[in-house]
Amino acid sequence: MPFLQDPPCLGNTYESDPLLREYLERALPPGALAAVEPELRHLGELAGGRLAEMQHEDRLNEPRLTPWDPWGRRIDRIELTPLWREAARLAASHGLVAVPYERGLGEHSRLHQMAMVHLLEPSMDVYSCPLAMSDGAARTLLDLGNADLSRRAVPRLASRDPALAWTSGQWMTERTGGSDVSRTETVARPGPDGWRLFGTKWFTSASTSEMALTLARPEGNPPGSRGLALFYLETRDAEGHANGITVHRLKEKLGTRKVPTAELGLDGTLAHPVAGLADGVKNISSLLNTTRMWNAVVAAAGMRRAIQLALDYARRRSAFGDRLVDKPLHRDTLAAVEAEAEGAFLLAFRVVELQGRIEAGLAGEADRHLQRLLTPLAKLATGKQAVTVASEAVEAFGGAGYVEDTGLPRLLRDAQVLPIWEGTTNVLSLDALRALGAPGAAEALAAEAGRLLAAVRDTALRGAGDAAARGFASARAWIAATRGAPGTVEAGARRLALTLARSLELALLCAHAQWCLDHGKGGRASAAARRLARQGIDLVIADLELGDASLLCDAGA
Ligand code: MFK
Repeated sequence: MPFLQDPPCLGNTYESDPLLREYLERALPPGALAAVEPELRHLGELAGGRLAEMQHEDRLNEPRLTPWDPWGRRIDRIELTPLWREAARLAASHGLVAVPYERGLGEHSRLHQMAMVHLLEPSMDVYSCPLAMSDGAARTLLDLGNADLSRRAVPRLASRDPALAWTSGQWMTERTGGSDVSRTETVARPGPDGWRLFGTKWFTSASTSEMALTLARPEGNPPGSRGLALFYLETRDAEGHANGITVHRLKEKLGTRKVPTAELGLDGTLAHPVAGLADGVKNISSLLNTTRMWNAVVAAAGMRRAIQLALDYARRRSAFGDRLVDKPLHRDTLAAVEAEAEGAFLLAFRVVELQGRIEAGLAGEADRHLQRLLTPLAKLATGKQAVTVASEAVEAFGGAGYVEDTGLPRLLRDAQVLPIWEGTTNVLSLDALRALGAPGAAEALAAEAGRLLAAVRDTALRGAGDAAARGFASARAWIAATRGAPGTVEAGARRLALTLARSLELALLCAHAQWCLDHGKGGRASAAARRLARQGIDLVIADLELGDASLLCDAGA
C-alpha cells in the first residue's frame, strides 16, 4: 500500500502564533500595535504561504562560486540562490535593518523589527545572517562615533531601497581559531593612500556583502587583543573590482547551506580604522552583542516554525487508530518543546526590549547591566534549546523527518549553527560570568528577578514562580561558595549561565502567564510555565568534584 500522507501546512504564521500576539499586545502601546499589525499579518501570510513554497522549490539550490571568467580573469563571482535574492528584496522593503534606525516607534522600534524577523526568518533560509551583521555594523559605526564612516555606510545598511541597500560582513575568524580572536594574524600596513590589510579570513559568512568590519593588527602593535584594531572596508571599488580580496573557496557546511560562507585572502585590501589603532575586540563588541541578540530571536523563530509544522502534522497524521495530536504521549512530547520555545522567546525579546531602551536613550544603569548580561545568556540558552526543539520536531515526523525532500532535515541542520557562531556556549558562559562580575550587575539581575516574580499572584503559577526563585538562589549560593576558586568557577560557568538563563525564562514566562490570566487570554502560558518548571531549571551542582572531570576526560589517554 502506498504511503499517502498530507504534508504539514503552515497558514498565516502570525495568526497561528498566540505567544507573539499576546506578547506584542502586552509590550507595545495600543496605538503602536495597531500601526504595525497589518504588516505583521501580511508577513505571516507571506512566510507561511508564498515564501514557504518558494523555499521548498529552492531546496536544492546552493550558492555557487565562479572563480575565473572564460578568458582567464579572476572574477570570484558568487551566485546566490533565488530565495536569497527575494529575501534581500523583502528585507530592504520591509526595513528589517532600517526600522530601529528610523525609530518610528521610539524605544519599541526594536520590538517591531524583531517581530518581523521572527515571522520572516524561518522562510528566508538564514538570510538573517547578513541582516544581523549589517545591523551590527551600523550599530558599531554609530556607537563608536565615526561620523564619516557612519555617513557613508549607515544609510546603505539601513536603506529600504533594494537597489541601494548594502549588507555587511563581520570578518573575525582566522585559521588560528574563532573563539580566541586575540590570535588574529592579519596585519595592517600604512601606505600612501591609507591602510592595507594582509591575511586570511577563514570563515566569513555571507561573503557577498558590499562592506565588512574586520580585525587586523597594525604593524608593530603588541600581541593580544588590545593590539588589534577594528577596520572598515568595502569589498569592491567604484569600478566593481575586488579590493585585494580573493575568494579561496566556499565552505562545505553541515547546515546554513544557502549562506555563502567563504575563505578569503586579503592582499593589500584598502581599509579604514574605525576607532583608533588598538582595542579592536572591545570596539567590535557592539557588533557582537547585536548579532547575539539576533541569534536569540532567530533561535526562537526556528523553534516556533518547527513546532508549527509538527503540530499541524500531528493533526493530520493518524497512527494506532487515532490522530497523533490525540495520543497522550505525543501531546506530552509536543508540550515539552512548546514550553522550551515559550521561555526562549520571552528571554530573547527581553534582550530586544533592553536594546530598544538603550537606543532610545531611556536606559538607566541597571538596564545597561541587564542588557550586557542577558545578551550572552539569551544567546547561549536559546541556541541550545533550538537544537533540542528542532531535533524533537524532526522526530515527531518519524521517517519523513529524516527525508530530504520533505524539507524537514534542514530545520535541524540550520539550528545546529546557533550555539556555534557568534560565540560557542562555553565562550558565552565565560562572557556572562564577566558581565555578572561588573559592579552593579548582580543587583540589576536580582531586581529583574524580583520584579518579575512579584507580578505572579495566581495560585496555579506559584510552584513555577518558586522554581524560578530557587534557580536564582542556587546560582547566588554557588557564586558565594566558589569565590576564590577560579578553576571551579570556570568549570561551572556553563551550568551557572544555563541556570540563570532558565530561571529568567521561567520568571518571564510566569509574569507573562499572569498577564494572560489577567487579560482573558486563557491558561496556555500558565501551562507552559508549569511545564518549563519541571524541565530542569537549577543546573548548578554545588558539590561537583573537579577531579571527576579529570577522571572522565583523561581515562584512556
Ligand atoms: C542568526 C543571527 C546571527 C547571524 C550572524 C552570523 C554571522 C556569523 C559570523 C561569526 O560567527 S563571526 C565570529 C564571531 N566570533 C565571536 O563571537 C568570538 C567569540 N569569542 C569571544 O567572544 C571572546 O570572548 C572574545 C573574543 C571577546 C575574547 O577576546 P579577548 O581577546 O580575550 O578579549 P577580552 O579581554 O575578553 O575583551 C577585551 C575587551 O572587550 C574587554 O574590555 P576592557 O578592555 O574594558 O576590559 C571586554 O570587557 C570587552 N568585551 C568583550 N566581549 C564583550 C566586551 N564588551 C562588551 N560586550 C561583549 N560581548
